Amino acid sequence: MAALTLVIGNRNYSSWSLRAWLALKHLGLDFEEIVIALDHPDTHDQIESFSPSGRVPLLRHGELSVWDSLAICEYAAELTGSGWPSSREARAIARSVSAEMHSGFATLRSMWPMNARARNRHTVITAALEADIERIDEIWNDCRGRFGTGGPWLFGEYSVADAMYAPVVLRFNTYGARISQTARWYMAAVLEDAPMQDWLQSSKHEPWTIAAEEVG
Ligand SMILES: N[C@@H](CCC(=O)N[C@@H](CS)C(=O)NCC(=O)O)C(=O)O
Repeated sequence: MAALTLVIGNRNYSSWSLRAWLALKHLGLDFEEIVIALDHPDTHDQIESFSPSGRVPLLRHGELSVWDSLAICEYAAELTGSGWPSSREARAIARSVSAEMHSGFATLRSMWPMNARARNRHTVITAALEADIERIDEIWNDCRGRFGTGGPWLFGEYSVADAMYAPVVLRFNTYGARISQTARWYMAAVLEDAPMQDWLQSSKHEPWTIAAEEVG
């Protein structure tokens, strides 16, 4: 197989990069990585030298470029034949909740930017933010309750849906979301996960700080 290279942003702040990176790790793909520091004068030029969308993550596979986190997860799932639940019903729900994450929760994403190494941050909790938190709690409870018996993940075994929600777990951990017991157990599984621990350790050693993302 041609070599895979994943182009990502800062580990501490780039939530979309984390999703693609976790999916590749969990699906057992070997890949090189290129890290581009976000929020620098040459960030845009650097990203554009790889990515037609001007955004990371981007996956290079030989001559092929795949951009956008969810497209990369789908591509990794095609390469490996894994990454989505095997039952059609569970797979449909996994795709639904992944798409809901990918296209939604704008308030959560803007009010609580991912800041992997930060703890004990506190912000105003608006009604819109509370609604996003409650909906995510509902999704995690629903997936765990209906499909989670085979393991600690949303659909039992690890799936793309877990990669899509991983940055939300980091946000809840940083800003202290009030969530249900089931959601807290799910968060613990995500935080203890070995690839996530690897990402968190590396994010601590990054030299960059983005002031606009340091909230709370
Ligand atoms: N929908 C895209 C969003 C990607 C995105 O917004 N990435 C951010 C970093 S997390 C980015 O590249 N920003 C460009 C910049 O900071 O210059 C995806 O799912 O991959």
